[in-house]
Amino acid sequence: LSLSAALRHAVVAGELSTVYQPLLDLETGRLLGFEALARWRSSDLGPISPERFIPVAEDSGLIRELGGWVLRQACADVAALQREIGRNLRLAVNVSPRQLRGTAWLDEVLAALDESGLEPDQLEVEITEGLLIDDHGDAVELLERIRRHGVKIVVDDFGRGYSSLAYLSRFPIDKIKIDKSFVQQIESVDASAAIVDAIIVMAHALGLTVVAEGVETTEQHRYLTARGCDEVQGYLYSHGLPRHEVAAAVRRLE
Ligand code: G
Ligand code: G
Ligand code: MN
Ligand code: NA
Repeated sequence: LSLSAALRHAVVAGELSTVYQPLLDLETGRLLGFEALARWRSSDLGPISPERFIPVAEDSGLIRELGGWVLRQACADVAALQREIGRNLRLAVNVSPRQLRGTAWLDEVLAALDESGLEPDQLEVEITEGLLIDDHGDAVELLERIRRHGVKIVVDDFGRGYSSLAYLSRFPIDKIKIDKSFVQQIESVDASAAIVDAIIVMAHALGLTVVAEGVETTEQHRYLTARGCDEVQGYLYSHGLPRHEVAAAVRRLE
């Protein structure tokens, strides 16, 4: 059984799920919301990591269905959670370039917001730098359109791939997420700490919010606080949590 055949089955058979990783305000420690992350437990193959199945989904085109499912599920879950805890939360979802071909995605996002009752400015769409650089004119236009509705655009894994910074001022972006490889080397590699500093200064100079992902130690937390990073995510605060564990985590982080 090929992985793509198993994945096609997974979407219809309900083998996919989502986990939610908390996103915190660094200065106040307050919970801002969650990033939704896809998970797959195959009936035939057991649990398969997203590092394996997301590329398969992207290559096969299944990412459109998978991404649409994650989006609707996550909007519904966060809307229900908000009612439970009595305040609004943000939701971040990851989007692959392939999902941004054509205009179906835009309508799906607006429908998911509408059905769940989440406001557009509560939704953050995480894309990678490559999308902005490799001739994806149509995708960029789609991002511009969704942004005009109030949805926020986040550049994920910032610094990992491309070193061209020119696009930051040209494209419709609200926030950048510093790649965890730099964050995790803050204590051990001087150059990584310097890169983190530079990204924070540059983001702020451009009027962008900056978030650090992959924060695992209190030293990294302290460093990022001293440098004025805005938001954090990482195992130091919480792993991605299944829906039924999220409310307890909200109370713990509050
Ligand atoms: O926790 P983590 O192992 O979930 O994620 C591994 C990779 O898979 C990351 O690059 C993450 O952005 C990606 N990923 C997780 N969920 C989704 C999803 O719903 N859609 C897309 N496009 N990527 C996802
Ligand atoms: O590419 P993206 O940033 O969407 O992927 C997030 C990935 O980072 C997921 O695989 C998620 O599980 C993982 N992750 C989140 N927090 C940490 C952390 O503190 N340490 C490590 N090593 N991985 C993390
Ligand atoms: Mn992400
Ligand atoms: Na990332």
